Amino acid sequence: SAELSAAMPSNPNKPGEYGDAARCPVTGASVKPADPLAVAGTVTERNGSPKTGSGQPPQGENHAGGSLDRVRVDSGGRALTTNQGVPIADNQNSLKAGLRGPTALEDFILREKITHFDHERIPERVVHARGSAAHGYFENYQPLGRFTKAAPFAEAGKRTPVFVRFSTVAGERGSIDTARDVRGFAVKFYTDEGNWDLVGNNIPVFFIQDAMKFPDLVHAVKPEPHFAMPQASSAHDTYWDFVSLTPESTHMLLWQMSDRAIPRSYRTMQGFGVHTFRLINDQGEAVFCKFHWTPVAGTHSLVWDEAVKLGGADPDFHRRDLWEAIEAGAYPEWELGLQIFSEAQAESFDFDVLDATKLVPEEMVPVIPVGRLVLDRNPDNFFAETEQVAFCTAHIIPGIDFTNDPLLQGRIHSYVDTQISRLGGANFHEIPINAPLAQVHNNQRDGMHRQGIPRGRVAYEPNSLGGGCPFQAGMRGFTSFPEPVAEDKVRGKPEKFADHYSQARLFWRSQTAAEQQHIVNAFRFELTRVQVPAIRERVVSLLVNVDEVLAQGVADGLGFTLPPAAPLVSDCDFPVPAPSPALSLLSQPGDGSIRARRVAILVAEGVETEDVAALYQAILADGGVPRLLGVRLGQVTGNGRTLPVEATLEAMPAVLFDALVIPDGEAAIATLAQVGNALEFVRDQYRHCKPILAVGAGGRLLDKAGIGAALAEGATDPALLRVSTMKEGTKAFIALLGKPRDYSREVDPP
Ligand code: HDE
Repeated sequence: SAELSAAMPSNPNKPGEYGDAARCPVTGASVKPADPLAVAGTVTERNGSPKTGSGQPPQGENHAGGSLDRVRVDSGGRALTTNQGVPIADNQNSLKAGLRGPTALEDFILREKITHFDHERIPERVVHARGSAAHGYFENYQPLGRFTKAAPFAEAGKRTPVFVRFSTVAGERGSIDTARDVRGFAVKFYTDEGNWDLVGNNIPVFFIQDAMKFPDLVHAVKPEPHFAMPQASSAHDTYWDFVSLTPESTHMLLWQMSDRAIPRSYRTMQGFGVHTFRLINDQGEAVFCKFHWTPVAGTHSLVWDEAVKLGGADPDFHRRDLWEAIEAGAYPEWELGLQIFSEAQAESFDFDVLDATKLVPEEMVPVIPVGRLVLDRNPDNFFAETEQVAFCTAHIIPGIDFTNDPLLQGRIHSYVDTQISRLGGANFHEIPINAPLAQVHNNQRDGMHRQGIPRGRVAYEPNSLGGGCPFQAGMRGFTSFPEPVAEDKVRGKPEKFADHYSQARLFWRSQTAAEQQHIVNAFRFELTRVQVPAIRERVVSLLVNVDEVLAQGVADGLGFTLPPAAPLVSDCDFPVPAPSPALSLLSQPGDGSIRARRVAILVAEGVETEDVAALYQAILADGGVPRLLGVRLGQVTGNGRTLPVEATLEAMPAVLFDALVIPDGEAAIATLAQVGNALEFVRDQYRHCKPILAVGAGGRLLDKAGIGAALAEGATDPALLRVSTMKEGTKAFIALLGKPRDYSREVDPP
C-alpha cells in the first residue's frame, strides 16, 4: 500500500495538510497568523498593546483586504478559550449547584457555547444554495487594451486571483450534486481596480427574458409550497406548468433537457456569462462581448441512469471530485474566450443581443481565447469561504459595463440586495472572502458587524477638514458608457424577443443523434412525472414549433398523439441559422489527458498481481486515479505480491468510476462471478458507455454479466477491450480513458 500510495500526487500548495506530510502531522505545532501591523510597519504604542489604538494606522492599507492569511486560525498546540480569549478549564461539564443540582445561570462558558451554536445557521441562497468553490487565478494571454481597459486584461501573463463557486440551482444546501439542473459558474476576480464578479451558468441562454419573471420561475421550479416536494428536481407539475405557458423558455428547455444538465464534473463543463456585456477601452470606445469558459479537460457529461444512481452512491459527487482533483494537484483549468462584436454588427443579427434566451452562434462571431483560469487551492473552511462568498453582478470594474438586457438589469439589483439578508447586513463586503484586494476608501459608515475603524471626524465629501480625502478618481475611476437614451417609458419587449423557436431549432439541429435521443428521453422522464395531462400536451405543443421529430419522439414516449403547435406570438418569419457544431458537447473532446479520471480495478484472491501493479502505476503516472476494488476490505495475493483492497464493490459502486479493468486470474474471476455486486458493476459500466478492459480470464466476467453475448451478435465495440495480456491492452485502454464516451453501445432503457 505504501509503495502504491507513495506515487500519488499531492497539492504542493498545502504540503503540511495533505499528501504525504499529512500522514504524519507534527504534533503540537501551531501556525501563527501573520501580524497585519508588522506588514505595514511598526506601530508605537504607549503600553505596548496594539489594541489601544494610540499609534498611527497603517497608511494606505485596506483594513479589510489583503491575503486571507490575516484571518486564518490554526489551533494546533493551543488551549481552548472562550470567545473572549479566556482559557477554559473544563469543556465536559456545566456549572451546577451540587453534582445532582440545577445548572447555574452564571455559567457564562456554557451559555456562550450554546448561544453561539443556536445561531450557527444563516439563510441559504434563494437559488444556487448547493455549491462548491475553490481558489485560483486567471492568467491573461495578451494585452487587450484595444478593447478594454479592465485590469485583468492589461498585460501578457498577468495573474489575477479568483475565487470560483459552482452550484446547482433548484436544490437546497444539502441536496444531491447530480440533479438534472443548470449549474452556476460564478467567478470573483480580485483585480487591482476592485472586485469583478462574472456570475454565469454552464448554459449560454436563460429561461426568461425579463427580470420581472424570475420569482415566478423560481417559485415554479422549487419544491411545491404545500408539501415541499420534490427536492432538487424540475420533474413536477408546477415547473412544467409555468414553462409550458412561457414559450420564451423553449430554447433553454432544450439545453436543460440535454446532457449539459448532468455534467460529469464541474471540471468538465463550460461556463457562460449569458448576457451581452460591454467592453470599454481607455479611449471610451465600446464593443459588445459574450464570455465563454471552456474546460481544458473537455466537456463530459453523465448519462441519466448514472446520475440517478449517483444521487444515492455519493450525493457529494461533484463536490468531492473538485476537492480531490485539487488536492491531487490535477488543477482544473478553463480557457476564457470572448465573442467581440460591434453595435452595428449586433443590429444586423436576426435576433436581439439584449435577449438572454438567444446566443450568438460561433459561426457568426468567433470565440477568441484570451486567458486561462486555474483552480489550485481548496478553501480552508466551507462556511467562511464558500458559504459566505457574495457574488453580485453589480460588481464590475473600469473597462467593463452592462448592457440593457432586461434580465441583467434586474440582476444588478438582486444580488446585492439578497446578500443583505443572507449575510446579515450591509457590511458583507468586509467578510474576508468578499473583501477586495484593492483599497476601500469612502464615507459609508456603521451598520451591523462593521469591521473597519475609520479614523477622524470627516465622513462626507466634499470636505476641507480631511484635506478633501477620499477624493473622486475622475477619469481614473469607473465611468458608465454614455449610451444615448431617448425613449418613452413603457412596459414591453422589442419585436425580436418574440422569436421563441428559431434558436431552439438551431440547438436541436446542432446535436448528434445520441444527444438528440438523450433530450427526448429527458423530456419523457420529466413529463412522465408530471401528473396533469394538459401540461404534458402543452409542452409538446411548444416542441412542435421546434422540430417535429423531437415533438413526435416525446409524444410517443408519453403515449399520446402529436398535439397541434402552440400559437406563435408573432407573424414575423424568423430565419433559423445553419447548424452550429460548437453547440454539441462532443465538439469539445478535451486534451485527451486522463488527469483525475477514476478507474476501478476489480481484484480477488488469485488475481494477477504483477499485472495489476503495473497498470496501477501506469494510470497514476498519467495523473489518473486507480482504485483496487474487492468484495471485502483487506488484502489479496496472487502471483508475486500482496495488494491492498482499497474499497469495496458495495461501498463504491460502478457509477463512481470512469472506467473498469477486469484483470486476469482464474481463481479471482471464479470468485467475482459469484458476487452479485460484481456483475452489477460490470453491467453498469457497460450500459453507461464507459471503457472496459478485460484481460484473459477477466473476459469471462463479461460473459457472466451478459455482455459477451451482446457482442457475439456481431456488434463491434471500440470501448470494450478484450485482450489476452495486460500489456497488450494497457496503452489502448489509457487512450480510451482520455476520450469522451462513445454512446454507440447505448440502449434505452439501459
Ligand atoms: Fe442568479 N441569483 N438571478 N442568475 N445566480 C442568485 O444571488 C437572480 C440568473 C447565478 O455561487 C442569487 O447570492 C435574478 C442568470 C449564479 O453564490 C439571487 C435573476 C444567471 C448564482 C439571484 C437571475 C444566474 C446566482 C441567490 C434574473 C446566469 C450563484 C443567492 C433577473 C447568467 C452565485 C445570491 C453563487 C444566485 C437572482 C438570473 C446565475 C437571488 C433576479 C441569468 C451562478 O440574487
